[in-house]
Amino acid sequence: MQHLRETDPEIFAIIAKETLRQEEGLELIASENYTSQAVMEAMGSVLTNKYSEGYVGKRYYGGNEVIDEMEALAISRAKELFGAEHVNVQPLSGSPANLAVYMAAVKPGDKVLGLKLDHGGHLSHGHPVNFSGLNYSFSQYEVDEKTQRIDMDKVREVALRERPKMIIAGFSAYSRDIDWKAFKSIADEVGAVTFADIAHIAGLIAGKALENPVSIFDIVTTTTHKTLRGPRGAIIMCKAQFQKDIDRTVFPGIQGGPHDHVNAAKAVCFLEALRPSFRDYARQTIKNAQAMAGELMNRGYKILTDGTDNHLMVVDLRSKDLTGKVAEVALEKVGISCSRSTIPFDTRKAMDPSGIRLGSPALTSRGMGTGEAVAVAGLIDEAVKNHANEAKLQSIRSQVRELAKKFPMYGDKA
Ligand code: DSN
Repeated sequence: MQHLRETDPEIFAIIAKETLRQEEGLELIASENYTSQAVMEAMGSVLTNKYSEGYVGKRYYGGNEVIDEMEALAISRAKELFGAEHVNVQPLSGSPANLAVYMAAVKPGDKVLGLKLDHGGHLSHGHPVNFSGLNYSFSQYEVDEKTQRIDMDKVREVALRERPKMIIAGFSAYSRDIDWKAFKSIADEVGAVTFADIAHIAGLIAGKALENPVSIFDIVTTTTHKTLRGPRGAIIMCKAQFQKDIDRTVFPGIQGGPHDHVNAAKAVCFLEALRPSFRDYARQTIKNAQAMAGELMNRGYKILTDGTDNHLMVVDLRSKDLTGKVAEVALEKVGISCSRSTIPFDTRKAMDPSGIRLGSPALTSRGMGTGEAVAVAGLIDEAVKNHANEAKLQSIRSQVRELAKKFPMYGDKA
C-alpha cells in the first residue's frame, strides 16, 4: 500500500491500526470472516473505474466487453457452486438484496411470514422499524420457548391462519438446521412464494456441510462476506420464472451502476469455495463451533438449543447472572470480538440484552481447530468471570494475543 502511505498517511495509519487489531485479536462475531488476499486484490482493482448499468450484453454505457466477461464468469461460478437456475450478482449487500426480493415477489401491503428478530431472525425479515415491516403486512413465527427451536407445526399453524403471499426462512442468530422441505410444503399449502436468506450459512452450504435450499426454494439470497468468505456484497439466486422480475428490480428498480470490482471479488470467492479444501473449511467451522459450545456448557453456560448444527451459538448469560453488554465489553477488553444478542422472550432491551452471539468462521479461517476452540471458550469464561478485575483482564489479553499470533490471518494463504 505504498501509494496510500504517501497520499494519505492518516488513512494508511488507521488501516494499519485495524490490521493489528484484527491480527492480535480473536474474531468471534458470527457474521465476520477473513477474506483472502486474492479477493482483496480484485476489490482493489481498476474495475472500480467502470460504469456498467444493465446486464451482460445489455449495458447502458460503452466499453463493457471486459466487464461482461467478468460478470458472466461470476454468474456461472455461482450457478455451479449453489446449483442455481439464475443468479444476479449485482446486489450491493444483504438488505438491498432482500429488498429486491420483496419488490419482485410481493406487493406493498401483502402478507409475509418471517422469523422474529429477537428469536434469531433478521431486521429485513419483518421488523417494524425496517422497510420490510414498514411496507408489508408481517406475521412472525417464533422459536419454541422450551427448546428454543423452530417448531414447524407452529409455523404451519400461523401460515394457515395468515395465508401469507411469501414465507421467509433464514436467520441471523439461530444455531439449528432449517427444515427447508417442511417450509416449502407449508408454502405450497397456502400458495406462498418461498424465500430463503442463507447469508449466515452460505459457506457451509457451498462447502456441502449443510443442506442446500436452492433447488427447493423459489428465491434465495446470501451475502458473500460471512461463512462464504468473500467480499462485502450479496447475490440473489432464483428459479427461472423469477429471473426477469428479480433482474428488473435490482436494476433499474433499486440500484444504479454495479460495483464491478466487488463483483469480480465475488467471482474469486466462488472459485475458492468450489475448491475441495473449502469443504474441509466448512466442516471444520461446524466442528469448532460445536467444540466451543460444548466447553462453554461444561463451564456452566446455557447455550440456546443446547448446542449448534452450524457456525454460531447464542449464550444465555442469565445462567451466569450477567448481561450481554457486560460480557461484550469484558471480551472486547481482552481482544475478543463478539456481538451482544437478544434471546427469545428476552425481558431486557436490545442495547443490553441477555445474551451474546459467538461464531467460529473467522477462527477457522486462521487455521484453528477444536483444541483452540476449547481454549478460546476457556478464555471467554475467564474474561466474563473477571469482568470487573482489570488486572486479570490484562493478563487474559496477553493470552489472547499469544494465541492469535500463532495463527496469522494470512499466514499460509499469502
Ligand atoms: N449484521 C449481520 C449479522 O451480524 O448477522 C446480519 O446482517
